[in-house]
Amino acid sequence: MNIRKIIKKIKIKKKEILNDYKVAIQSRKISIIGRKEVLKGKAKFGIFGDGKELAQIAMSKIFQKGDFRSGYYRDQTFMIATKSTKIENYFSQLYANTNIKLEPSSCGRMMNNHFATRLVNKNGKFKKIKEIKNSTADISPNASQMPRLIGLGYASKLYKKNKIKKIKNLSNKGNEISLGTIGDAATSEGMFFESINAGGVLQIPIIISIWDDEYGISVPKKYHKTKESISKILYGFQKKKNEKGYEIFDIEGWDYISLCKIYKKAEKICRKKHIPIIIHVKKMTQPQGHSTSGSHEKYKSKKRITWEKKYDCIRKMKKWLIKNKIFNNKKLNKIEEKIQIETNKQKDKTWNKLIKDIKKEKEYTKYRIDRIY
Ligand SMILES: Cc1ncc(C[n+]2csc(CCOP(=O)(O)OP(=O)(O)O)c2C)c(N)n1
Repeated sequence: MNIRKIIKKIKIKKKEILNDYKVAIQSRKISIIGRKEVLKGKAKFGIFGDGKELAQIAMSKIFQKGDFRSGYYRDQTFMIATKSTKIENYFSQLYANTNIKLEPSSCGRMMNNHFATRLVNKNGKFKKIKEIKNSTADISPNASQMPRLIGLGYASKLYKKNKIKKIKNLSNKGNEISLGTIGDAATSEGMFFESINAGGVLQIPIIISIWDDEYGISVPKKYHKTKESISKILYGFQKKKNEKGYEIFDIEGWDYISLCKIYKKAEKICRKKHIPIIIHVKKMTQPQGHSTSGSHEKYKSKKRITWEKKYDCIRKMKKWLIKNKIFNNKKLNKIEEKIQIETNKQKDKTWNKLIKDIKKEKEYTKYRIDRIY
């Protein structure tokens, strides 16, 4: 089918495609700038979402008010795309700013890219959860987000089944879904397998996305995954005609249009029928390596690094846009330049504000000490 027909069929407008490209570029820029900030000594540690941008943009399109995310530290693109975090929040967390307004995820207490949205107001009372796009608080142990995802999905199921009327603000009558994300290596953890089994038994509205970049830090799949493919080994959980189970999809992380199609399809099945979904997003990349604590050049072959450059999802999207005459090279380069300048400005503004506040606090502390002694 002609590409324009496909775009029309899945109801994505040109404007939306351009916005998606901008979000992808924006997210990539903060990953690159973020790593530099850490290596300059302005932040203690950095872990970023580069290489995972397009799948998260596709996933963001199905996220509705009342839905939940239970994910991990690679999800910055999703958080930006759903307007759950701003660039100033992102840098404030990187710099460990303790100001709750600037760093609402954890007030500077968690590692960077550990996201959360606030479920309670200033008085400790629940907000109208069903009117917010929610994200539970990310924590660092690999796969620990999975049992929580099961809890979220099961809660929606109970709301739907029991028609709970007394508690009004926490659920959209059980019609919300929960989106789980996990790295491929973390799917080798016990908590992942127990959760997958529970989700299949309970038949709950969850969509689990597995971001697969072939490595768990420096460890390639052949050392931790049977058959080197999580979707292959999970096919026993595939739903059959008269059997409960999961719908399982696998897809390449650079294939923008197919990703959009699959996420829309997954949402339809999951939200309406309460069938759990697994989406194995393969062939992802990690352009800057696992974190600021290492250099991937030390453990990836030259061949792999060359492959990663060629299959970089943003590069592939740009090529696709040009090839199909959706946007031209000049326009896309201009967008990139503009975002680069804006992001640097935002980063400097966030840093300068932090330093100004620290200086103020220092002066005030000195003043108090001087008065005592
Ligand atoms: C339970 C647990 N074991 C080990 C670690 C250390 N660790 C942090 S990230 C990571 C690799 C994760 O790889 P993957 O799940 O593929 O996600 P990616 O970082 O590649 O997105 C490991 C082993 C941890 N955080 N938690």
